[in-house]
Amino acid sequence: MTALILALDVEGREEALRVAGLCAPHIDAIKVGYPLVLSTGLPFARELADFGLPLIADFKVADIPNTNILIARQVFDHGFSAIICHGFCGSDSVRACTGVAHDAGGECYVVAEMSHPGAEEFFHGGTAERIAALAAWIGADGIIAPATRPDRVVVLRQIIGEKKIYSPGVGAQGGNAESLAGLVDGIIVGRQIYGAPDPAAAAMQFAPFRR
Ligand code: NUP
Repeated sequence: MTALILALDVEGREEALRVAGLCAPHIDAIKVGYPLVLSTGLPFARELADFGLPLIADFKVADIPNTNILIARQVFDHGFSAIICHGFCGSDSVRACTGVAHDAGGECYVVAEMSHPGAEEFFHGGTAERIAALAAWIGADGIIAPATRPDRVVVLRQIIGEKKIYSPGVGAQGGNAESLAGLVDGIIVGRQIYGAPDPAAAAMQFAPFRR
């Protein structure tokens, strides 16, 4: 099964609750990032948790190990079930996030390659492959890999084996879910769902991939 993860990048409590409420029956997890947390505060995660879905904190944590630990503790203390960190800070920084996640019974995902065009400037040339290998070696739960470049997802899949791949970039960034079928464990979709006139209907369009 491929999970449908809603990127809830709306601003403000009311809009977030509206969209999450409409979409909850049709999605498998909610990903929360800076736009929502900076506009509502981290404790808002407790309200979102009432929808009964896993909450993924997409803070792309990228700091020294000690600071990563402090950030990750905040995340899991507020009811999140997974955290996303960057891999380019090195194994100790990734291990810090992974350790806190696992101590809390949660998961840690490492950004191996980003989905936007500029990502090619630094992630290509072997970096994404090295980060994916690092994530597997550290014992992270999976990687983030670009739906905008399914060919790259194939390459990264070979490196991480059975670990999970969550893939953003479907819809607004030009990626399509069809090209990822059977390749990833979850697709991350934001604007195509929360920006639609009927977010529930937009989420339901991905139903064939969740089977
Ligand atoms: O490489 C990445 N690309 C990406 O779009 C890593 C991410 N975490 N994201 C996030 O996925 C991005 O910050 C946003 O929350 C979501 C994609 O949203 P949308 O392009 O579907 O609106």
